[in-house]
Amino acid sequence: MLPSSDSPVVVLTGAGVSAESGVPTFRGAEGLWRSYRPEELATWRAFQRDPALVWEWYDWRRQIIADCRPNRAHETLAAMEHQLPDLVILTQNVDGLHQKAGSSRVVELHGSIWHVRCLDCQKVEELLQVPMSQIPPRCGCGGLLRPDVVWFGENLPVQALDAATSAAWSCQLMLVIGTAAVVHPAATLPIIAKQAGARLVEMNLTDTPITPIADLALRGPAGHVLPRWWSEYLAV
Ligand code: BJW
Ligand code: ZN
Repeated sequence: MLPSSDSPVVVLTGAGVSAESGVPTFRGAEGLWRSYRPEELATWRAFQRDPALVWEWYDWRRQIIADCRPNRAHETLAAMEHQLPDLVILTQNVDGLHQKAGSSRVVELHGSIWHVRCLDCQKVEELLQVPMSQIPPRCGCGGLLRPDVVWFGENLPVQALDAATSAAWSCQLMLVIGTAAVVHPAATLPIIAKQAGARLVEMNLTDTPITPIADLALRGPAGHVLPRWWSEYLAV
């Protein structure tokens, strides 16, 4: 569901929020990009060159994610909705774990690994089967299916980006959790929020390009830092 554009508290999440669930992050020592070159797998050009190779990678990641459960960070964000009914989550993650935890207003900026899009009829469908029975998978119309995710050089879904940009402009507080904040336009959202007068709270293991403009930078795993921050927030 897409949110109204005046949510006072907005949360931007990245791969780090799912790390404690066992979903591999992209960058960093254990990140996916250490073992795979993004330009060989996460681009339209790579898919055109070798759709089966790209699908093998996504099928492998889908199998990992299918076994992952939401962690305390996802659960805390879902619970926060009871006190903050307008809370909106802008996620760069494609794993669906926020929704699995019970969050209802989630904007998926980079699509979903559980959705596929037909290159011929353009239909978007859910495909939950793991491992997939056919690689590369085909649509009922015979067309080649692609993962409905956003690769480098591709535009973000217009509605999602519009909703995220409006939320960033109008929020009073933005939590930035578990993102390296290097991939744009998602990484621009905290900058917009700050320029519009919002307070920024960053939760991450390390500093990021957002740290210098954050009002508060909390260091540690999101599954620990976020519940602690939330109980202190409720206490004041
Ligand atoms: C923890 C933790 C724990 C770990 N607790 N924390 C402006 C400037 C420069 C470049 C550009 C720009 N505007 C656009 C671009 C180009 C490009 C881009 O940004 N490039 C930069 C990398 C240089 N952007 C695009 O191409 C975007 N499209 C676009 O802009 O379209 C317009 C356009 C068209 C044509 C030409 C130019 C522009 C699309 C970006 C799509 C990104 N896609 C991916 C793959 C999605 C599908 C898939 O999953 O396979 O999205 S790439 C990958 O990075 C994925 C992620 O969502 C995204 C962000 O990663 P994230 O979430 O930050 O994860 P990590 O792993 O990097 O970081 C994890 C963080 O967590 C770390 O900080 C850890 O410390 C922390 N952490 N454990 C708390 N337990
Ligand atoms: Zn089709």
